[in-house]
Amino acid sequence: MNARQDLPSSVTQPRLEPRPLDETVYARAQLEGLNELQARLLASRLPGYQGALTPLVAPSLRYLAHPEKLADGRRAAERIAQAVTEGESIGILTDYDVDGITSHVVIRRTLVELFGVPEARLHSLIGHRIHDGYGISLPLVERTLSLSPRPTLVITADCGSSDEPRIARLKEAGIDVVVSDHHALAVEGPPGSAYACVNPTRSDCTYPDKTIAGCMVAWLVMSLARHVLIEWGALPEATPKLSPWLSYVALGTVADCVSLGGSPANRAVVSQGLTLINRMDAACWRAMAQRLGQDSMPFNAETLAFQMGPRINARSRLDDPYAALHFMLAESDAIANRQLDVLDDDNQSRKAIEADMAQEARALAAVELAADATALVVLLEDGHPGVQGIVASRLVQAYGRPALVLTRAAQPGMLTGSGRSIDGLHLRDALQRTHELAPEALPRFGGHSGAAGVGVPREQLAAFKAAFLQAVNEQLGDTPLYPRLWTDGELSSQQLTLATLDDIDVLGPYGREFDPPLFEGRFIVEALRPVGADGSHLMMELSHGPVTCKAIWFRALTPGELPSFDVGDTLHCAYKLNRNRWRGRESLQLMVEHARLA
Ligand SMILES: [Mn+2]
Repeated sequence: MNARQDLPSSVTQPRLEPRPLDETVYARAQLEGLNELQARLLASRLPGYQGALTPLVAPSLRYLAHPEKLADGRRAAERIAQAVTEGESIGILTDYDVDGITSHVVIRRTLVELFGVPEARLHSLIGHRIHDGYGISLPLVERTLSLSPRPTLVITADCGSSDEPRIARLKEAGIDVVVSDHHALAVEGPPGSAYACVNPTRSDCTYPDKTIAGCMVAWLVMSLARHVLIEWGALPEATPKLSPWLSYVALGTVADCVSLGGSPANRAVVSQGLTLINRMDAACWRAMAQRLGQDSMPFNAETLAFQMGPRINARSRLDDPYAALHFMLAESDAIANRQLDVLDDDNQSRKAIEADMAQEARALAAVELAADATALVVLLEDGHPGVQGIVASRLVQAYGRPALVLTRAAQPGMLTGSGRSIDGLHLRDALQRTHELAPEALPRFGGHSGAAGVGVPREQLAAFKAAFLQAVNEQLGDTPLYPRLWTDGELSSQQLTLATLDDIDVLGPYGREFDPPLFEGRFIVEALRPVGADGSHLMMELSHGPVTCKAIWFRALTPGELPSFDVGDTLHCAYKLNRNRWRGRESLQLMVEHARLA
């Protein structure tokens, strides 16, 4: 109900709209024994899905395709195996985000614990977000060349696909580079100087699942390397598999926002990974569970997305990313707790910076919205480059339009930015088109359909904006743009039970492109009380026919604001079902996401 600036409510108030349903999937799901609600949830999350439903509904590792299907997979694995048997020094080069860090852990633990490579022969190379930038950056190349002993092999994960010039420099210096990545390739194709480039998005790659995360590509390549070493007789047949590391892959997959929809691979690794995480074998999971409290158990995909992910990312956003790596690799609870303190502190600072930047961004966006711009491009002069992406997501959420948030880059005269998109707009394609329209205004960009990064010369900002808006308009046509909440329709009063929540949970994990169910309905307010330190949350009792439920609405009010409704009023709510645990008893709670007077 928060009034934002002076924009009309049609621009700022989300519309509740039921998700469109795929009738074929709906019918098939019921034929396969799912109940009406479950069939509805599937049919609205898998539009046009033609594959078998079982691998999605009952995710299992047996549906994973063999890593040999990855183009260059065999070549990459054999080069890694050779480096292991010949005692080479190896560099592990990854990005600083959760996907990069979890990839790093997978590669490192496999080399050390399964392949017996001494730590002294490994170099961890993680770029600094602000000083070094993404991928195989020039500073990272220089650091690699100055190492002693200098590695003869560099394995990348989650990056490298568009770093040909830097890969060529390493190659000239006698260093082979095995790229493992999942980011879209440059139009010229895989980097020619790489010894191997494993990337499921390669046009010649037959791996069936193109949407796996960087950590999963790394896991598959390292699994194949194990296989090769056994084939060569360099490792015993009984060498353990990499399955325990799927815990890290689950975290990287969820945090990287890859699709959990029609991807049997992603659903299988997240589901299996969560089972492993909930055994709490590694100190990092135990420390996190302790910090979040008893109610956080067992961890689900949302715990990874909203608790683990942001803490690991926060460190790299603001400072150097090695604390996150040390946290993930911590061998004792004491070390894990100490590293988690560091991550938590950074996460608190990140939240504060983010709140300031989001406020400024909304004010700037209001100007563009008043002019009905189809995409929001805002420059935050004093903004922190590490938080651009989060702020861009907030704008997308608030206004239902693609958004790019720019700040000053380290390089004088340059701006750097992150963008987030809406359902109907492929952001990287739009940037590719922008580049064609105004090459000088966009010398550097990369990303996926939903998220991307840009480098823009400051003096070209106006030209960039014009070209980007044209590119977005070309793609969107006259699609109406407004903030929207997709809902799964209504539940009857009889369905407001924990049993319904069980039916929903069976279909998990939920995440990107497989959203947690959100329902809508009319409720009468029976009781109402602001809670929280600044009184911005609302604790309510809501009735629906004969049923009364407890409900909580987080951030319902801006601090100091009074609710615009009272006991006895009818609200139209968008809500999730939640399991509330108190003194060992479970009860149903509604988590209200949005409400207005009916
Ligand atoms: Mn990634």
